[in-house]
Amino acid sequence: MAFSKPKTKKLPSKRIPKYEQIIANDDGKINVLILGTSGCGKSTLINSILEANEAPTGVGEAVTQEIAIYQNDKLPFRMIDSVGYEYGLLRQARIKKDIAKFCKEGVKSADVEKLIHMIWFCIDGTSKRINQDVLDYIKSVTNDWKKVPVIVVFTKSYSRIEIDENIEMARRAFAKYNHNHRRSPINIKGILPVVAKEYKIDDEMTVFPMGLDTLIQKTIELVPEAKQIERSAIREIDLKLKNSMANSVIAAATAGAAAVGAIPIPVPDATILVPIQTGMLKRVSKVYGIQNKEVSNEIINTILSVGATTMAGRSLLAAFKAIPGVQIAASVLNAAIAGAITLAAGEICNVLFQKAYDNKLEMASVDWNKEIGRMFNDYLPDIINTLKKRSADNDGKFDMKFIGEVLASIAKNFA
Ligand SMILES: Nc1nc2c(ncn2[C@@H]2O[C@H](COP(=O)(O)OP(=O)(O)OP(=O)(O)O)[C@@H](O)[C@H]2O)c(=O)[nH]1
Ligand SMILES: [Mg+2]
Repeated sequence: MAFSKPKTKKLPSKRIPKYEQIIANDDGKINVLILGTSGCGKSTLINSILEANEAPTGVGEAVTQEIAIYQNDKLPFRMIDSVGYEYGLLRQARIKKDIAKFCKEGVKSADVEKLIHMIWFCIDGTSKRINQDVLDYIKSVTNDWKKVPVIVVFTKSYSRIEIDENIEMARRAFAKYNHNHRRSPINIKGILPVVAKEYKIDDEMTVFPMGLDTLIQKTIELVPEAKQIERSAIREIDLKLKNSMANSVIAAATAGAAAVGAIPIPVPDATILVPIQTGMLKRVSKVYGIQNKEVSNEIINTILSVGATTMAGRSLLAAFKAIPGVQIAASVLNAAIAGAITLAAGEICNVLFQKAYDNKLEMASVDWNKEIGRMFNDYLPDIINTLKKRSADNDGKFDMKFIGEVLASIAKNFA
């Protein structure tokens, strides 16, 4: 593919990404998310640590019904009480979704109280069970918060004899889990037994609270590590959120371009797509806070006016015609080309803008013609191959609905 000579302009370079702003908002405290099955004693533990009766506790039905944050002036950490994990797939799915949403929200709204720095994973010390399913729960809710330090807390550790058995059981369960999930193991930092409030066995025997100071001390010890992990986690979540926002903009524009392409016009008339693509690229640049008109105009002009899309259209046309055994109507072909080009143009900008946002790329030094040429060459073959492969899986059927679905799925899955 040939492109016209690049124009260079002085562009503003350094920007402060949102994740840096969130990190700068740091108030010194870390947040501990408390997970565990219903009734294992999460809220009771919080009250004992706070030395106050703030979190509702009880027997019978699940007590805590929504995520709540607890803190006081003395503690260098906040505690986030969660809804107990229970049997029932639907309920479990809702609980997981709510916590995952809470974690993302912290980054979205730059709320330092909603970031997750550490987990206390509570297990009822009298239950003698650790289900591997429950361990998946830790991973699933902190998917975005990789390497978060986890302290396993055996609540209701009333029996001295059972404490050692429980610790051994937890060691084995987590070792097995981590062996089976070597690529993303749970970052276990300790297994601690506690009794949160006194427990009367009978008139003569009472088990007194224990283990709370050790838990507090261990948590404070882990603050520096938790803070370090926080940086990369916040950055990752921020970029992921931005990427998914950009991809929905691109998916919508791709569908719009495919619809326009389906109208019989000479193939491929790039100019008819310009309004859709310009709108898309402006919206993508906005996602990354690149609001400077000159920046986005230069990129958009380069992509749209150097003939890259027309060139790409021609090569796509040839590629589609060469798909063996596939009979494609002209309107469908146009739609596929219009959609594929728009998708490629959107993703090129998504990648470049994201790098610029992350300060991994100096906007001013980018040779847009070269980058865009390279990326069109890299992206379009992938898009064509996916369309080819999927059409083979689809018995060679190649219609508008099919194209729309394939392009939308490519757009959504761009990482
Ligand atoms: N005596 C005594 N009772 C405890 C202890 N830990 C938990 N319990 C009791 O166990 C029951 C459940 O405790 P909660 O703190 O409500 O449990 P939870 O994990 O918050 O439960 P959900 O909110 O339903 O998820 C309550 O009746 C508590 O009093 C403890 O250390 N000592
Ligand atoms: Mg509770």
